[in-house]
Amino acid sequence: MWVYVEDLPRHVGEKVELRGWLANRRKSGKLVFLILRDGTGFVQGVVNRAEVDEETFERARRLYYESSVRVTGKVRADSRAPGGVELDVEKIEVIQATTDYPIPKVREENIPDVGKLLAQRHLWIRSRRQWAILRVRDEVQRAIEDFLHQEGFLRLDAPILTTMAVEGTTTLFRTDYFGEPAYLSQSGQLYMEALACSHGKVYCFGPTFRAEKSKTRRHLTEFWMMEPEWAFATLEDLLDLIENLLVYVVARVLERRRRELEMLGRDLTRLEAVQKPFPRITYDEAVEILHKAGLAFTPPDDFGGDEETVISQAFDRPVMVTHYPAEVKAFYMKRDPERPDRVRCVDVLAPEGYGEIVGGSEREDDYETLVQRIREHGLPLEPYQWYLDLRRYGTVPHGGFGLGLERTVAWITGVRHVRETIPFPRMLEKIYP
Ligand code: NSS
Repeated sequence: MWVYVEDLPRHVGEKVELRGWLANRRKSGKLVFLILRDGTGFVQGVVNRAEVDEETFERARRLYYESSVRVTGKVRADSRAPGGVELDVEKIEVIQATTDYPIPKVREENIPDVGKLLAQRHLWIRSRRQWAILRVRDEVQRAIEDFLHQEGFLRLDAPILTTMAVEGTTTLFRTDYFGEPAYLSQSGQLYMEALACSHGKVYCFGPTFRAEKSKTRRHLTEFWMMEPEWAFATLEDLLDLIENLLVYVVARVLERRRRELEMLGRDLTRLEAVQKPFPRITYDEAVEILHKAGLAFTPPDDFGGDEETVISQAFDRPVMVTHYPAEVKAFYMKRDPERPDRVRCVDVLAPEGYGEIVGGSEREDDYETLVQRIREHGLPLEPYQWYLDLRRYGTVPHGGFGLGLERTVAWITGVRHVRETIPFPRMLEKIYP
């Protein structure tokens, strides 16, 4: 009977067939230990010379890692084994025997040239560490969807091919649309604003694109963003939603992907600290933190990676920074009536130096003001006509935010660079495989 590794504990004492790959192998006299993986987990198969025929033992001795196999054996409970079970191997059927493998069998943390690993990404994803990270990614994505549906949001996705900039013109990827210029979407937000006037609470979750020239551990050129938009929501409503969302997501990962976090060596106490309430500070208060830390920072600049690192390290949980100077933020953000040089926005900085994972705001909902903002930002009015219609016909106060999936997964897994948190990363000058 074909059984998956994750289900083995329910089959102790039974004879089962595993289908998978040889992740590793050790030999010790009359025993060969085969570490098998099948996508759901890893298990050790023990081949005992005294228990199998000569041919099976020789096959096990010679089997090279990443060979594909069907292995039959009896499940034995073993409290020392990671999953609580081992397999006493009886039969090995080789689907394909490999004889070499492009990634050396050493701890990948010890491979100094990450460029080499990235060029082998299609194989690298089979490693334990990458397997664990991507399983957390799946859980984060699912937890987000479950939470938002519980909160009454509908998932309605935005187009990828668009004609306008959302987050500035400098990072647009241009393409040709039947002879007309078009761009890959930087954000689904503007379409979500339209949908919020139809469904009230909506979100999209898809790939977004930025021609980022920056080579940092936080930047991809293609990344996934989850963007809720909420009619009649204020900045305070958004802050509460973000807080509840992040607490829920972290708790779900701790519950369902604890083993993967442990495999990654993640300090779980840091994640357990992610509880309500999150600190809420203004841009000005964040600047004070920077100055106290001795950084030379002059407002009204935007925070870069270094500043975000210092601010986020001042707290043990995500910190929500609001009221940035209008000049460093996007055209659609609503000014604060009490301080018109500030916008009613929020950046959420993850702790432990991970920096910004969420950016959001109330949206300018007045027609004339929005036209003026588009002009001030040097953007052409033409492509925004449909967007301006939302302010012509039944405009309402509203707001939303975007959560970057890869940065969120990097923080939760404790992985330094976002390139490991997406199956096939796209970065400056990197598009293979
Ligand atoms: O540019 S953002 O701050 N905001 C928006 O795009 C809004 N239009 C979202 C909205 O309100 N609906 O990006 C949001 C998040 C940001 O906090 C990061 O977590 C992530 O998207 N992000 C990125 N992740 C990886 N690589 C790059 N280049 C990147 N840019 C933003």
